Amino acid sequence: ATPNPWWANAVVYQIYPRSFQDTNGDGFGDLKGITSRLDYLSDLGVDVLWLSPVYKSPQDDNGYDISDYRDIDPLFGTLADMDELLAEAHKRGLKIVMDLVVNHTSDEHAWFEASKNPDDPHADWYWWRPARPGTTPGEPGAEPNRWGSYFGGSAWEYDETRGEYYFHQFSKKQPDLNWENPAVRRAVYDMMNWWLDRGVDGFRMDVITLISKRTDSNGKLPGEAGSELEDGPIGEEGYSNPSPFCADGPRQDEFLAEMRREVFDGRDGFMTVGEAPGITAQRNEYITDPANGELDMLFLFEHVDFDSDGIKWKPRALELPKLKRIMAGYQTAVAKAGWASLFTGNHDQPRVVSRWGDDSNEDDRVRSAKALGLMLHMHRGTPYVYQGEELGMTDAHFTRLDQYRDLESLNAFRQRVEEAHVQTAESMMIGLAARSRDNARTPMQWDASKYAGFTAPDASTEPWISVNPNCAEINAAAEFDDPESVYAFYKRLIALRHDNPAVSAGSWTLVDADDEHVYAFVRSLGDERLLTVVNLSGRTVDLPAESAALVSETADSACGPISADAIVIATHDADHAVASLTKRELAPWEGVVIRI
Ligand code: TEU
Ligand code: CA
Repeated sequence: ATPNPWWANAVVYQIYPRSFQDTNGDGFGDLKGITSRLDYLSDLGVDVLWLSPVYKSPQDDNGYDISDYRDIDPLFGTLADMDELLAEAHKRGLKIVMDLVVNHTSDEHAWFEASKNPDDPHADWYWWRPARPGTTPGEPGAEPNRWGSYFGGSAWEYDETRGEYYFHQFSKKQPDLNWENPAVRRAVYDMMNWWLDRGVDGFRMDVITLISKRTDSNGKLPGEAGSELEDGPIGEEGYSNPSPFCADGPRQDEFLAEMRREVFDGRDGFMTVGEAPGITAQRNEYITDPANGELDMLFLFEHVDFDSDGIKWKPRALELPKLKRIMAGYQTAVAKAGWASLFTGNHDQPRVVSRWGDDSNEDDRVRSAKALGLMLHMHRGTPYVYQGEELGMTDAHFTRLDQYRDLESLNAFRQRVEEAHVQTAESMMIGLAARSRDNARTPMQWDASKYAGFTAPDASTEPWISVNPNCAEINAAAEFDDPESVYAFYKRLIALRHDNPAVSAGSWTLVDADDEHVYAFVRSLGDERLLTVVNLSGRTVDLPAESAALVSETADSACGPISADAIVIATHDADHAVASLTKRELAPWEGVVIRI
């Protein structure tokens, strides 16, 4: 087999620039702030930094609405600041991956402004459609079909200038680009080459599996007058779902292969990861199989969608066997070809220690954060650490609607509680507290000062979103030199991946699949076999049967003692791990990797 590419043994750290480090006292993180923290990131041991968007943007969706792909928004700094960050990162052996948002632009992009004129060359760069026949343009019910936006309301917005509707899966300030148009694709590829030539090391591609839309033989979308395609059913909020016609569309592979040829062929040392709503584990294998020349890896979503009752605002407690089955599906699909990304957190997800761990007290928070980190990082694939995850940062635990900033959360509250009346305010506040994207967007907690060191204590303005008061206990300064901290543990996990090929390249086999508290699996490469057992519960549990049998293999009998030198890494200390495994049990939130 060809040796694994460099990113198969790498760890990526996601930075949400707006919340990472403010250096000019305006309450927003900025590029100079990232540059000022490169030594911290280098010390943690990560290899790649993925920056959420810092391009020019009206900030309607916090930068995922881009109005100029080739300039930096003044909120974050300048192109010179970006060049400085690239140079300083590369000096430390860190690579920089930018966020590529090309399923849609901002409605303030020059391309969209031009597109409003039907005679302009950009007229066909977006999805424009006339009002339904027999309706009054601009009036409710005149939309081309009943699709709803992920951020509330109709997915169609009427533009008076052009006298037609434009399609937007996300906010009305994020019109979808028309990838059917080769001029659009050309412009995207030129921009990507411009950034790579500037020294960027790759891209995380925002909802890249939504760019190819399903139309009928005449290019009509479902529900349009005369379309051969039927729109889906109307949901409880009064809209139909665009996803069946926009996820993993008919030209998905063609566009990704063309992008690879036009942008990446001939280059090396780069990395691409596609955000892939609507993609199954099997399709992941095809898209990430190097033989198909598309993307290096994808973010799949089944494992962060299953713990709810049909919608993220109705959260459910973790059912571990379900999570294990989903992760096993991911891992087995790419056992022979293709690759997996590994993540439990990002800027769209609640913080994993609050979601699947226990943040109700310090001991359980620290232990469950380590257990969840061990579980994820011992899988086969490229791990992603979301800013603050390495500190065990928690959800915001907001109690008032005015504490939220995210348009997805605020629009969902209005639409579900005040318009469609499908959830009570109380139930929605519980849903927001558990699943709002703002949970991951509170400022990075650097120290115990007033604004957690995110911005100066005497800053002229408050941070754009509240700092979590638990920054008093949870912050980088308190953890940096503490060998028992979550930070220290993540540092060891990252070092283990770099040092032990079985961790990055070894096969992965689930054991004790049905156990409800213990997540156990075997990694093996050559004669190295590692058993990972993690108690993802707050109670002491017996090792399940298969794990106990494997542990006994390392001992000289079914109940023989375990030797300390078989312990590779453990969330508690090695002696505690030896004592637990000798008793064939695990303490609450105890995780151990043992050589078997
Ligand atoms: O996210 C797309 C996406 O899948 C999420 O928005 C998800 O649908 C949502 O959080 C509901 O669970 C990408 C970016 O990561 C997100 O921040 C942007 O808001 C979105 O695309 C539009 O660019
Ligand atoms: Ca700033």
